Amino acid sequence: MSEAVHVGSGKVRELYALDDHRLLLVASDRISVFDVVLPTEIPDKGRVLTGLSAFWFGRTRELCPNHLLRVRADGRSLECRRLEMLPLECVVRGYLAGSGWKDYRATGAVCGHALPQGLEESARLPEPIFTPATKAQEGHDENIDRERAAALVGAERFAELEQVSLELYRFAAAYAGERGIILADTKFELGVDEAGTLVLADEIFTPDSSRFWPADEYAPGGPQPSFDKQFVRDYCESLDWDKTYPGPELPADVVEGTRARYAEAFERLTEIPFERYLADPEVVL
Ligand code: PZK
Repeated sequence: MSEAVHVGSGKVRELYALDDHRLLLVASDRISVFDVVLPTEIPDKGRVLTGLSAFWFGRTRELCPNHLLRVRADGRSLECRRLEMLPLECVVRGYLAGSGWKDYRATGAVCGHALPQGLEESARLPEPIFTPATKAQEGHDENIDRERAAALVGAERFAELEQVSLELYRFAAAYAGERGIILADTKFELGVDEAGTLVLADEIFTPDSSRFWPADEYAPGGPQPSFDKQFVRDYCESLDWDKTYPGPELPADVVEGTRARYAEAFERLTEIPFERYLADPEVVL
């Protein structure tokens, strides 16, 4: 008999070691808003994220090998190859949002990429840019320029990370765009296997690792509505909550509306009914 050993926690995920070579990534139904995990869960959120991530791993294998071994029947757990993780968050931005917008407004640049003057919040960038960040143990990752990033992983590995990250983003952004979802930006974590090959890890192109915007509501010049979390944000903004722990309980209509948005994102992107995924998670591969 083998036992899964808990080896890490994210805000809404857990990581277990299955043996020396395999990990189990388990996505919970917890949701965070304004960086606070709420006491109310969104049923099946973890299954949507796991299914989407597995779907994208299946479709990007030719662009970059990945850590996925199999999807478990529960639909929320991925068995993965255990890698030596690189100490860099690989972020690609196609639009100016979040810390990218903040840095641009302050300096006219993001991670050393000089950008045209006069861009507004949420503007589409002339070209997607690679904007690496350091992994913070607590709090927010810190954006760094390419020199600092190259110093962390080596110049050759840095060049490889930038190229594969941009390629993956371009592929998924085009795919999502055809289905009415703007992939504003995304974050990857990569590792290296025993052979020294770069391997895509963690989760990819989920609403937790990327900004998904509904294309039909895109209106640059301010922040964009979130495809998945907007009902939760709007509800939380209607309270006099100070956005510190503990967060509020969500009412049933906000839970149901949010659950429907997650399922809609899954179905628009994969073109697979979410019920089919629940019955047989391997349909996404
Ligand atoms: C790994 N994390 C992030 C922390 C989570 C996720 N394939 C891999 N090999 C070795 N390590 C990792 C991975 C992956 N993916 C990922 N930390 C280590 C993390 C906590 C909970 F769900």
